[in-house]
Amino acid sequence: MSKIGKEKLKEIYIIMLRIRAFEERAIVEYHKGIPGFIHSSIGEEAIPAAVGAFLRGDDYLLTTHRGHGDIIAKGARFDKMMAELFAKETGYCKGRGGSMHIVATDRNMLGATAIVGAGLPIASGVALGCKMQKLDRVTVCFFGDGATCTGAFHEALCFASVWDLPVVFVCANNLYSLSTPQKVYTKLEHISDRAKAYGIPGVTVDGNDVAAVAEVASEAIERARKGGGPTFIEGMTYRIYGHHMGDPGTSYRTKEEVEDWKKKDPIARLQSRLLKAKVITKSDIEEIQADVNRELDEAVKFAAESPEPKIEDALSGIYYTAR
Ligand SMILES: Cc1ncc(C[n+]2csc(CCOP(=O)(O)OP(=O)(O)O)c2C)c(N)n1
Ligand SMILES: [Mg+2]
Repeated sequence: MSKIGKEKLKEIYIIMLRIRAFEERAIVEYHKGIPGFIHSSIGEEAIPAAVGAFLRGDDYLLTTHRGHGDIIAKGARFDKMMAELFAKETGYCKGRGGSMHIVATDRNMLGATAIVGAGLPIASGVALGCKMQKLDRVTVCFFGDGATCTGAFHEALCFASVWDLPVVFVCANNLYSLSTPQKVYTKLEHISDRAKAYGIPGVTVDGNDVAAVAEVASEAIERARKGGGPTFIEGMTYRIYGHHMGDPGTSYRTKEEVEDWKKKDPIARLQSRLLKAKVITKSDIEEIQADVNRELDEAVKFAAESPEPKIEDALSGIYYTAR
């Protein structure tokens, strides 16, 4: 059915369902009053799922304020993620980070940052560290289209290129940097052309087509692992909700545009493909969804019942003293 193979596509499908279910639940909890913001990636799940499915546990990952999906695709635990969203002591960052700043070191997920573009030079640095230590680990950095306008983006690509670093830069191009559409901040049609300026292979794919993303991602990851250097992948996608849950997203885009993109939903697309090819049945889907929902119920219960950080510990973990 594609170069990727049925079993891999099914694996990716399950990751997408996990991401969607987590975010839908996080939105429900947000409306009930958990602290902080939620930047939903609903509609963009094919990119992290198709990349994450080809990563090893010891590969590294960096992401952004819209990073729940990327973190889940790297195998992070729902309970510790949810507890972090609830600002609880049992969260990945002991409740100090919240939705936008999750660090899941148990999965070599080195951090989400809300400073646009800031993950990129860290990714090149991590990849340099792996190369110097002769580790065959790949670093993946997820970021948005707007991040490609930052100086940090250009520095990161420059170093990754000249040192042939084992890093894959993955841009989820959802057509907007907050409320600014792509055509306002760049004259390029394909943001992947920016990579060419650094001699890095740049490719633009339909980011809502799992198989298309998986093909380029698997090749890029393998190339990086074998010492072939970095790749830039631009996946064209769309965030169905506003920039964050407090943004209705209606002042800078039309209802028709949103409705058009809903029709290109990556989960529905892959699901009908898998059903048609008899890789999965309707009852398999119900079973997977029931399992995911059970895990989420437990994660929410864990988060709700976990203790809040103590006031006297407020500064712990903030400063590091080198010995
Ligand atoms: C350095 C920096 N500049 C501006 C902001 C404010 N800001 C937060 S998210 C965002 C848009 C980012 O757009 P993009 O990189 O396309 O990611 P998306 O939100 O679309 O996933 C901006 C401008 C910021 N957080 N950091
Ligand atoms: Mg964007």
